[in-house]
Order: sequence, then structure tokens, then C-alpha cells
Amino acid sequence: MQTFHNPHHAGHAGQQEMFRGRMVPCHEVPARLDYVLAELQRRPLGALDVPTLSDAALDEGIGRVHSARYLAFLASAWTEWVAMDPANAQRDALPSVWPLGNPHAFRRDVPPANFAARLGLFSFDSGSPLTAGTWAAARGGAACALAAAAAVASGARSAFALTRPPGHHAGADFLGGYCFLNNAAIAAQALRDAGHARVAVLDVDYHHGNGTQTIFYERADVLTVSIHGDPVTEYPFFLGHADERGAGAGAGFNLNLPLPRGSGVAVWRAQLDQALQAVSDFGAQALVVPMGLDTFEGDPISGFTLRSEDYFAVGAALASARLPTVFTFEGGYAVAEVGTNAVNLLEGFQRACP
Ligand code: OKP
Ligand code: ZN
Repeated sequence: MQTFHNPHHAGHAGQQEMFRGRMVPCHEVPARLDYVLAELQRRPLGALDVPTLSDAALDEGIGRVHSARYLAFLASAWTEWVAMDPANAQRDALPSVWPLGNPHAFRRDVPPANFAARLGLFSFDSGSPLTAGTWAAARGGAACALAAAAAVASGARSAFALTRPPGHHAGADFLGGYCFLNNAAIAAQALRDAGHARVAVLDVDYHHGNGTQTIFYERADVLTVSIHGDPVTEYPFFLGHADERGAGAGAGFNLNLPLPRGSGVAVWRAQLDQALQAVSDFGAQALVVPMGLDTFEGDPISGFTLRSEDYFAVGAALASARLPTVFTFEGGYAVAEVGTNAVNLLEGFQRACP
């Protein structure tokens, strides 16, 4: 399995996130990716490359998923943040005011000139700091997703986009949940554009992939499935319930499989079998797996209890779908274990389906 890694990822390094009324150190740190890279060097699965696509191809691929006004906002965000106050150069950009969804409560169609307000317009939480290197890092991650999709579209059995920051919470025009560009959605759309008529996204991160669900909610050509902590108690709270089945042409093409906090590997694996059945019933021609390792028992912000050894079988189960597969890297905050857990899953996949 070829891996594409993002040489710009470390430029995205938030200092603190808002948590229960105070600022706490970020969970989503550059070292996460370094642990995965180090483990891939210890246990190689295939070539380790950096993406080589042109800026134009990258802009094209990102623009298939994200809105022009959101991308323009991201591209100039850091410059505008610092222009508000030169002292901001030492501080991460975080929002503190948001327009609620009801159009009669607040308008979303007129972006404020005030940058701090615009940051609120394009985000849904205050846990996703935007830093000097965020835009370059997010673009570099999306480039990995597009390179992995291209590899699979030209015949590879699988490819791994070692993306950071993660992506599955980002929508067409919003950031949040440590995510800025939805790498999995970008890969899925690229596979569609390369001629795969039906693409499935099977999200195994602990948190519901709300961004991906929203992007494809009214489409029948991309099935979105997510196994996650029940949003009644777990982030992102406002989406991810079992009764969200898609809308319009997309009715029936979204499947949420929430599980209570505290769930262990047996119930989780049963949900995975259901998810794989849905992918098979859909008749998918390609699969994208937003791969979060925060289902791990040692994860500091999550609540499932999978063990490191369990990920081999998770990978093998995913391989049983017998589909060309792109993996993106999402959550996993037990930093010292995230490399082992990620490579266990990918090795399990690769061994089951060479
Ligand atoms: C991103 B990904 C937990 C605070 C929640 C946001 C979590 C984002 C997870 N106490 N902060 O899905 O791994
Ligand atoms: Zn997560």
C-alpha cells in the first residue's frame, strides 16, 4: 500500500483549544503524524511518497467539495488575523461568535468585514485553532487525499493518505473539530470524477463524520456510513443520529451507527459488519475510509475500548469488502500509540487482501 504523507503538516500547530470554560493544550498535535510515519518506517507497507500534483490540480480537487467563499476565507485567514492586531501573530485564531442556523435569527449570506466575526461564520466550535501554517498544512493533506485517490483510480488495490490536520468534521463551507478541508470527501469526489459510479465512505473514527455526511446528504452516488459515539453524549453532538438517512435524491444513502460511550470491540465489530453490508448492498465501486484511531481504549478524549491488537481484525474486515480503498488519517489522540494502531489496521487490511 502506497502512502502519501504531507510535508507541510507540522506548520499547523495549535497551542490551545477551548474546553469547558478554559483553554487547554491542543490534542491534535504534529507528533501524531510523526508517530505514524515512524511506525511505517519500522513496518513498511509500501512506498512512502509526497504528493506531486500541480497547484492547479489541487485547487480543482478541493474546489469540487468546498465553496469558493470558504476557500478564499481560508487562504487569507492568517494574514487578516494578524492585520487585526500585530500581537495576533503570537496567538492562534479562534472564533467567539457564531450565526445560528435559523436564517431569521442570523444571516449567513453577508460575510462581515470583521475577520473575527467571519471566522465564526465559517466554523462551528472554538476547539480548532487556525495558525500561521494551517492553510498550507490543510492543502498538503488534501493533496495526499487526491494523490491516494488517483493511485486507486489507476488500479492500486489501496492507498493511504497520511493527512493532518484531519478532515471529516469540515463541511463544504465550515471548519471545526480540528478539521479544515474534508480530505475523505475530496478523495471520494475524485474517485467519482475518475469514473467510479458509486463510492462509499465508511468512517471508523470515534466521532461522527458530520462534515462528510452533510456534503453528500442529498446525493445517491456517494454512500456515507459512520460508526461513532452517540451524539446524545459525544462530540459533535448536533448530528450523527440513526434517523438521519439522507434527503432528496440522497434519501437512503446515509447510515449512522451510533454506540454508547464505553462500548467495546464486540459491539463495535458488529456495527462494522452492518456498515460493510450496507456498502455491499449499495454496490460501491470504491471505498474511502476516514481512519480515526480514537476508538482506542487509551484515547484521552473518546470513550470506546478497542485495544491495539484489535485493529488487525478491523483492517481485515475492511479488506473483505474487496473494493479499491483509500484511507485518510483522522483522529487518535493517544499520541504514543497512534502509530502502532494505525499501522496495525493497515497491515491487517493488506495481509487480508494483498
Ligand atoms: C476530531 B476527530 C472533548 C472535546 C472535543 C473536539 C473533538 C474533535 C475530534 N472533550 N473536541 O473526529 O478525531
Ligand atoms: Zn475523532
